[in-house]
Amino acid sequence: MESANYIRAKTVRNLANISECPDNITGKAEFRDQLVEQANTPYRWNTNYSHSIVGYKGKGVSVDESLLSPLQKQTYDDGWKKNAFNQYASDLIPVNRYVGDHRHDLCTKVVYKEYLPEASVVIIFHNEAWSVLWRTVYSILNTSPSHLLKDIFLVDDASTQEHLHQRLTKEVDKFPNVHLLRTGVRSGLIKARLLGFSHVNTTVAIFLDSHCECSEGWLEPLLDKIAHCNKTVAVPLADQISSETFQFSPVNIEHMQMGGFDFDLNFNWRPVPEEELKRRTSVIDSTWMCGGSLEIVPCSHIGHMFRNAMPYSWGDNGMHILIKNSLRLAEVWMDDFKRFYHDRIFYNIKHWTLTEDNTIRRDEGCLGFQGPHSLVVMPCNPLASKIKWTYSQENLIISYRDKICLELSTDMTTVNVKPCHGGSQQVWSWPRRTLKKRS
Ligand SMILES: [Mn+2]
Repeated sequence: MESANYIRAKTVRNLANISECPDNITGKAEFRDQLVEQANTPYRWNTNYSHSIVGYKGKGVSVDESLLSPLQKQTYDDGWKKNAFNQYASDLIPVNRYVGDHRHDLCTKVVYKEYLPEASVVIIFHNEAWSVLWRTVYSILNTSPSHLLKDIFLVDDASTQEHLHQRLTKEVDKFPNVHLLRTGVRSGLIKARLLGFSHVNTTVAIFLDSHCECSEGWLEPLLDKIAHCNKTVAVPLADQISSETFQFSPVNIEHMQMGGFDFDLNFNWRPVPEEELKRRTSVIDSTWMCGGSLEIVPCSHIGHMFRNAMPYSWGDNGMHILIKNSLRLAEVWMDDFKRFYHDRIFYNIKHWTLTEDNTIRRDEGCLGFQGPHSLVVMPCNPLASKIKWTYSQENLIISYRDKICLELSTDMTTVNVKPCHGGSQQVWSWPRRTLKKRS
């Protein structure tokens, strides 16, 4: 097991060391004439931006609660409650507003590859507000050259709100290249993304949240990055859309942030360390590596609405699902370092050690039997040391005696011994030779 981990860690590091990528990809040559013809004004899927001044160029809308009628106030409060953002303000802003061109001057001088690959966009949503969802879709249609964007797949992860049922189906039908998929049962973000991805038949797949707004010129720089190296995951700059006013605030490129995980394995944006800033010689030319080939592309601006609370319901098990996701992240990516995360979330955990002589002990206590199926902690005397434990390939902890396994009770409060069946309650995780058990 350890050697497998070692190989994987080594492979990851080797990939990160690749500075040049030989696998270029190109778009279709038949687009060439179209490109030359429309070099400066490529055809867009939908260029009917709203003429309304509300929200124009990314301006925010402030709602004065004191001026609302009782009925409006009710709508206002409901909007906040349902979404954890100001839906009332969002509904006042046209779904096809123009958010502006937020590219740095240097970006307009960049020459992209002649043939860029074609892309499709996958958007997952669960109970998203109508105006927010459609602003995401319109912003893509209004800013993407039609020869570079094929389809938009909206994937409904079992939304319960009425407007996302038949009304949405009908609306989507009006757009030839917007498609609606439904998971049927609540599947979670990744399964829903995979469902959307399975319908993508373009070279590039783009995953977006359902509360975004793409601004002018967002698509080409992402595709250009990928066209230069198909191992690249290209990430746009995440401009901020206010959850209160829906004001679009572009990231100041001089104060750009980088993505990272904190010790709770939550994703955060943080300032770029000074050393990294020094390393960069120019704003556009630097390649910003965030581990392997995940790159933030500074000429691509997509607004994302950040909010302070999450409105989604996960049922009673909400916190467990989040921890489960982070545990999986740790298991897949962190190799032996995962124990730092385990130590952090299971801070009330008791550490036991599987010793060289195959006893399980903690301080002066050893794990022994009290009857055939119940465990007891006994002083580590020669009698206790006769009870031998071992661990298997399948991460089971087996007693030599009778081949029975340590098993966590379903309410996760006690550990017993049961006949080995390899079920999840019998699977244990341990960094090196330390066993872990919930107290
Ligand atoms: Mn989001």
